[in-house]
Formats: sequence, C-alpha cells, structure tokens
Amino acid sequence: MKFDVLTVFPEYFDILNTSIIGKAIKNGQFDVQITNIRDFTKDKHKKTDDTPYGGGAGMVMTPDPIVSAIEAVDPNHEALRLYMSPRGRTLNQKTVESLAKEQRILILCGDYEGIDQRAIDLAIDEEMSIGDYVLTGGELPALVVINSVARYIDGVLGSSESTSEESFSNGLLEYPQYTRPENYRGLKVPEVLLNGNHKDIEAWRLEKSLEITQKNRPDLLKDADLKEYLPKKSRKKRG
Ligand code: 4H6
Repeated sequence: MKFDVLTVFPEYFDILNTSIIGKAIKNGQFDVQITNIRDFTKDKHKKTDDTPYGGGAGMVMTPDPIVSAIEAVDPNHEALRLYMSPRGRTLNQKTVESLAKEQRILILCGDYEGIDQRAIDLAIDEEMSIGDYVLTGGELPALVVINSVARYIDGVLGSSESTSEESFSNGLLEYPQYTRPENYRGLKVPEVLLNGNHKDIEAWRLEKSLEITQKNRPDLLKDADLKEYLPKKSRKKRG
C-alpha cells in the first residue's frame, strides 16, 4: 500500500516516523510519501494562496501548484485521489476497509479557507470528511485516514490483535476490558471474567456491548449484526 500526501505543512507528518506505523513503513509493507505543494509554485514568492473571487474572509489555495503537484506524483492517475474536506462523505469503518484494498491512495490536504474548486474538478476523485466538525486544515484528517487504513496492513497490529473482534465489526460498541490487578482501589474485575467459562464470558460481553451501544449510539442497534450470537443450529434459518 502506497500513500502520497500533498500539503503545505509537511511537518504534520513527522509523527509517522515515531509511531507504530513507522515500523510498517520500515518493514516495507507501507509507504507514505509527503509532497510539499509549495515546491510546485512557479513564482519567486512561492505563493500558494490568494483572495477569494466574490469577496469574503481569508485566502483560497490557488489551483496550479496543487494540480501540478498531483500530476507530478500520480501522472497516470493510478491512485485513488482523496481531498479531505468538511463537505466530503463521512469516513466510517466500512470505508476504511474498502480503502485498505486500494494499491495507491493520494490525499490532498486543504488549508486556509480551502482550495479553488477547479483543482477539485480537475484532479480529485472523492471528497472525504472525518466527521462533522471544522479544523484549520486537512492534515489531521489525512493522518486519521492513514492510521485507520494502516491497521489493516499485515504487521501493523500484533498477532493477538485483530480488526475482526473490535468495535464496529459486529456493528456494536466494544465491551469493557480489564487487566491486573483484580482489585483496584476497591473496584473489582467482574467475576465472570475470572472463572474461564467462555460461554458465560461471551454472553456477558454481548450484554455489555448492547448496554453501551444503547446508551451512547442507539442509532447503531438497528443495523447491528448479531447472527454470531444465535445458537449455532438456528443461525441459518433466522439468517
Ligand atoms: C477543505 C475546505 C477536513 C478543507 C475547507 C478539513 C475538517 C475536515 C478545509 C477547509 C478541514 C473534516 C479550512 C474550512 C479552514 C474551515 C480544512 N476541516 N477549512 N471534517 N479543514 O474532515 O476553515
């Protein structure tokens, strides 16, 4: 999997060298190339923005250095080209899974008040948002996309972790986890987790998942996939 990121703030991506994703990058399963849009300006002041036509606050990124940078990095349009923007389609775990199947993803980060629409029309496949809130730029959203997709690359998660047993894989929120000590400041680990009865543990975890989902995200319950919790014999019939 290869990512290209285009930004006027490349320093945001230094974090990739020091994190768990840095390991996958070193192992060669994962390649992230950062490109500074400013390197594709043609004027001596290296200007990447200008005032908006029609008036209004702030500055808009000019189309040329952006489109030139995208064409230089992905000349044959082999990458899926994403633009991080609050008006994009909202990222969710399903989207992450499908992004993880791509060979190449290019992410354009907009700053200032956003970019000239013509750069989007000419060079972008899809606008994507990480949620309904506004940030100063698309860099943190790009890191969110890279991080969430990287978890599906072999070697990023440890062998005991997996993407199949966590929050959202059955459409419910995750049950609570406990580790040692058994008693911490008077709060005890639930008895059922100590006695090693796997049927009881599974039932307890499902109950807790349902409780927390009902409380925090009741909207998720209507689409939750609860097949795996039905008795084995009746799974097919009730589908
Ligand atoms: C495109 C257009 C993504 C990108 C406007 C980007 C939130 C998300 C940006 C802007 C982003 C998200 C510039 C508008 C600053 C507000 C960069 N914010 N903004 N939810 N900001 O994924 O002013």
